[in-house]
Amino acid sequence: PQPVYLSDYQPPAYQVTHTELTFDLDPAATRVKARLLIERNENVDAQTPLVLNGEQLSLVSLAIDGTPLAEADYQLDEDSLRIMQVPATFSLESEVDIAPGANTALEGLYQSSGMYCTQCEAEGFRRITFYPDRPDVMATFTVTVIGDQNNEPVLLANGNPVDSGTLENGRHFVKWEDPHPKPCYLFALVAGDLHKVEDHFSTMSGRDVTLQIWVEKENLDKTEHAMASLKRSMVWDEQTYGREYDLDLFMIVAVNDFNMGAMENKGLNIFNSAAVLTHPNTATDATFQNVEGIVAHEYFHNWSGNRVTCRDWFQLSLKEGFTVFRDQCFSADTNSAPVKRIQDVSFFRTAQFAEDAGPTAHPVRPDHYIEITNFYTLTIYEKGAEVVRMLCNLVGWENFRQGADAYFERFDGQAVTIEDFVGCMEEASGQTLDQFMRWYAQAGTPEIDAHGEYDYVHSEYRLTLRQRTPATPGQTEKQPLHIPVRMGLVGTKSGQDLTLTMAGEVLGKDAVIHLRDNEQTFVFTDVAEAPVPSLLRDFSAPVKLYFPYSREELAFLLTHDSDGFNRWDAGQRLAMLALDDLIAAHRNGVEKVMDGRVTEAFRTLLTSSVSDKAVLAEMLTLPSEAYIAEQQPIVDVDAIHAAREFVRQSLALALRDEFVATFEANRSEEAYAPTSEQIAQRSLKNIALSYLMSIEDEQAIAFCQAQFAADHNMTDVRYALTLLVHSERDDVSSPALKAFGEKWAHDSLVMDQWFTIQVTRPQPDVLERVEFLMQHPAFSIKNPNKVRALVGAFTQNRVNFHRLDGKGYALLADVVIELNRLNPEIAARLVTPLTRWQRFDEARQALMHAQLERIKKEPLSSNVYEVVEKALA
Ligand code: B3K
Ligand code: ZN
Repeated sequence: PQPVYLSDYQPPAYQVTHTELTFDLDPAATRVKARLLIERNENVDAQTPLVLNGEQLSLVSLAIDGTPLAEADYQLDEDSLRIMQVPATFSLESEVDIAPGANTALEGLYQSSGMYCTQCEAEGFRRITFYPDRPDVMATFTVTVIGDQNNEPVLLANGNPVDSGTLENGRHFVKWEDPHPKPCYLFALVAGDLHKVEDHFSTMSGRDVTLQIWVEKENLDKTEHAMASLKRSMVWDEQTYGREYDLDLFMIVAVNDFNMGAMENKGLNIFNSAAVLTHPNTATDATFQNVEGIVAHEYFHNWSGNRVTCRDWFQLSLKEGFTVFRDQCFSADTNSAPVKRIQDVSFFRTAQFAEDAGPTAHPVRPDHYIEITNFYTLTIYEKGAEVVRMLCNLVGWENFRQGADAYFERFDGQAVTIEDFVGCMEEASGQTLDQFMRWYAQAGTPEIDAHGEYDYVHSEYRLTLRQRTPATPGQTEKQPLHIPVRMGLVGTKSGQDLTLTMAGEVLGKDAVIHLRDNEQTFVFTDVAEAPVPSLLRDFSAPVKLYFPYSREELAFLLTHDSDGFNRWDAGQRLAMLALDDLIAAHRNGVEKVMDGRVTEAFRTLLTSSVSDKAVLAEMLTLPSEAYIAEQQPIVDVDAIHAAREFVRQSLALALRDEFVATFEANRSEEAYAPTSEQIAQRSLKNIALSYLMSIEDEQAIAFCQAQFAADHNMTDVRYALTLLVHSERDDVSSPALKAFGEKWAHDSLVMDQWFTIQVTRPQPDVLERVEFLMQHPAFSIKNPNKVRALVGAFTQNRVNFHRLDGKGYALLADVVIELNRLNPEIAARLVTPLTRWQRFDEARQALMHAQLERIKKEPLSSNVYEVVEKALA
């Protein structure tokens, strides 16, 4: 497979102005008739052939303006159709057959639980019909769907229904019209035995929009939260960005087999059922919040993505980074803002930093790719969102909003670039953002080394910041970035933020300093007392910041920093220092000793009644094994696990009474609601329970069993069950697991949780369990949710996946090889843990490398090929 380069971009030679499609549905042979109105673009030579993409299509007929083409008039190969001579304006009529029933890749038109659905982004439309499958070709669409009245009573596509009727042989049809020109990646079709819940929304200009959520009949009681989230999103986008919905109908459909979370098809969003269905008895708080965020994300795409779309796929972060930023702000406004930020950053620093440090590191705007599907990454999405957040902070919200207005107005109905977006921000703010643009071009996580000195004599604080970005594959030289560092100086005597004065200018108690050079020293004057700096407040830039804090200073910031995010971060840093010592002790075979300062800090947290329970729960959460691993030069899987368990148990032993009190004080009989208050209370209660269970005493087990038996809501049940199953106590673990499995055997999404709970336990029998569960009737390798819940979750079980006999790696490689044939997109994602082989000890490196080599010997999809090739380079 050959890479595509951003620098090779050429505008399309031909535009499609209108697309008419007719689908005659059949699992083995769906006939797709297309009539495309095509125009040659200005300044394009009349001899230029028309080249259309097409894959896995069997061509039935081809005509231009009603005249059939002879075989000599065109060239057909594996992935394209070339017509040598075409008029300046014409209609192209084609008929092809496709086989949705045999489509296991879940791209293009496929069947999921017997129903038909589509996934076209990024390049799936070429598996439906011959078409210029690129986002800068935008057309209006008219789509007729023909199906069986019994099997497919519901026939949906984008836009508004304009006609319907019955046909011969028990068939019927519905015709849809989408008046908004769109690229074909936003095309969607759904057909099946679906049932809807309906609601209405009145837009800010007073238009009535019908809202529908379509699901399988048994899921009708699981749509309430998604509907409420949708309405909140619609209000939020009107109030925050002035963006109104633009059709009379907005539909969401839940499908069981889906590669990603959801897809923003115009007027017809298609969701993975796991990303839309909720019920207090079947979904956890985390799922409720995730659903809210994804519903919002897809809805927000209607403007940031659909009305204004990407010129080419290199610009993917233009819509994804911006839309993630928008959904993050929405969730922060709807729930607890500090907790949202803590959770997002915590995930980001674990997973995106790892991506940036590995062989698949790439810039927010890549300059080449082999398979675009591999670029739906944490870098494009989450780092892209961090870059937009920095932009917003740099220009200020007022200017940002003005820039966004200009962007939506000027480029409405167009396919544009990241420069177009940033250009609007420059215009609105009057700032030059040239250096800032490097954030889009440079891969890797910038590191800042900071140190500070307090000069008592002159009452000055001198802060020196030095930046460097490590080399990444294909990018050895890095330029200095423009890094906004939000900060404060916290007085060690007063415990208060001191006023920041620089070069005679009073900046306030909290300010942003701009690091632009490789090294800069910032001198703060009139600093009346010795301060501890609080740097990178609210994670003001996606960087690693090193400052030689003492443990006393961290304990001080933990209680005194006015920035909630940095208070949490100080606790994480303090825990990390203790963990580092314990990891070293474990390695050297010396006795582990708990750092009393961490214990005391936790005691303070538990007893001083931090007012925000959700923040407190986050502060009591230790850095994950994956995050700790990111901080180590060479990952020692066992030492990390042992050190973290030691800290958990030491804290539980020392603070047992406090944890019991916290647990008991936060139990509640109130009816479940996914409100911030309730979620905060549950997370605090459950984190306390998890500490108590780390010592597995009778009382803790009794608490867990009671919580499990009370069966009050899935959050509590799942938490209790996980703790029981992850304990050493087989006598309590097995019965609970069995009871849960039997109770929920009928519910696929709950069974996914049942898989995950078992394969994430620390006991050494997990690999065998994974093998066993892969034969379970509730498992199917063709369903991405099942693969993620069982195999994906297993790879996150670090002590077991990284077993020294290499069997964990071999199991993963086996699954990747099988999925490479069935579903390349999922296979290429699943292989990720193996690609990080260079981070481990020599023995594991060799084992992981060997499995990558084994995969490479297979006839590979371009997806898996690209990832494995990079990993072995
Ligand atoms: N835009 C989709 C991504 C689907 C791509 C799958 N290959 C989901 C989203 O970001 O909203
Ligand atoms: Zn998106």
